[in-house]
Amino acid sequence: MFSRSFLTTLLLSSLVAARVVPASNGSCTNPVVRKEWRELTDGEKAEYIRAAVCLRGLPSEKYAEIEAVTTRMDELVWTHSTLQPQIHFVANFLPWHRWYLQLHEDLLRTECGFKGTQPYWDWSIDADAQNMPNSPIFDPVTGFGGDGKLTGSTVPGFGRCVVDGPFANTNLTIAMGWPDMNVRGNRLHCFTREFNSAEGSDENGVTIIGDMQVTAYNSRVMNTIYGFDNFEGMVMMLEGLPHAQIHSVIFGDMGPSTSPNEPLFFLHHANVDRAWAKWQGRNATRLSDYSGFNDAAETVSASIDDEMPILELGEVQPIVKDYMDTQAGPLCYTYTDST
Ligand SMILES: *[C@@H]1O[C@H](CO)[C@@H](O)[C@H](O)[C@H]1NC(C)=O
Ligand SMILES: *[C@@H]1O[C@H](CO)[C@@H](O)[C@H](O)[C@H]1NC(C)=O
Ligand SMILES: *[C@@H]1O[C@H](CO)[C@@H](O)[C@H](O)[C@H]1NC(C)=O
Ligand SMILES: [Cu+2]
Repeated sequence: MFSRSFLTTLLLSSLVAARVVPASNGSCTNPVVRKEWRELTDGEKAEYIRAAVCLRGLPSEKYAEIEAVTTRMDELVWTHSTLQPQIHFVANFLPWHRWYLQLHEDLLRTECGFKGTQPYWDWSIDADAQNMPNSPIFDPVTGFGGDGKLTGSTVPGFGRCVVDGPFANTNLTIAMGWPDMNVRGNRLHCFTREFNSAEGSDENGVTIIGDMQVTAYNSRVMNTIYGFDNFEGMVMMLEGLPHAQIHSVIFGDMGPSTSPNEPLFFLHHANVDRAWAKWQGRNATRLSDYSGFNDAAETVSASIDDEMPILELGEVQPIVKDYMDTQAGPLCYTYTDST
């Protein structure tokens, strides 16, 4: 899409404006603790939401040539969406998203004065309770608002919107592609969700919410994932089952490759990252267990020394091996273990 020299020029010019600093300089003696959403005080929840709203409103500094990128958040969304086939269902899925989460958390701190730590959403708690649509994560006051509602609007992209919570009725520009999910563009639409159990619609055309497929992400599934003895088997199930189903049952902006538009993306991926960290157990064997392929066609074998693609989003090209341990290199955090 872009020539290498073009990208290099952009990377060099963005070095001057470098503002994102790594959370750690390599000596992680006092890791910050990422907590489950329910473990936060209401004050801590409000502080995270404040910062997440803030990041959506800041003007972009990168991707000047891309018309659809107008905010700091758009830069994250654009990068994830453009790289989609290079970072999903390939070996780097977990380390890439670990890097991305850290970058987002650093942005919340440096750009929006965030004082807390990235929370995670342990959806297996809601799955075990068989009460996913009523998860406290969707609370209109202390959470992220709930399902989208039909608005009666006939304007494309405005027919179904999230109408409660801190992100209600906000407009997004990088499209999730209504009416075509697979075509990305610079399309104005309201922030939306469309809870579903992948069972289609009833006779009135209303989406069937059902149980939201809780058997795909309950603690039973997670225990099966923790039972794998190798990275490839573990990640295949983690990405393919609970990770993918959470995107799919919330749907709307959470569905397509522009899913970082959905603020829950970061809490969802923090939980996916927690599952990997938990599986690793800071066990020396598992901290270096990395294998698979860099392409969907499985022609290029992955190596722990691989650089990960980031387009213009960062100043330093991250290397997989620096993202294996959450308490070493550029990282310095740990997770509470809610389940
Ligand atoms: C890393 O950071 C710690 C804590 O701020 C500091 O004490 C230490 O000197 C730093 N080390 C290097 C190599 O910069
Ligand atoms: C979102 O866009 C719609 C359609 O252009 C507009 O009517 C509405 O005022 C916008 N809302 C916000 C919060 O900017
Ligand atoms: C790490 O875990 C593996 C798999 O359970 C085990 O075989 C190995 O002995 C462990 N290594 C260390 C250093 O604890
Ligand atoms: Cu992703």
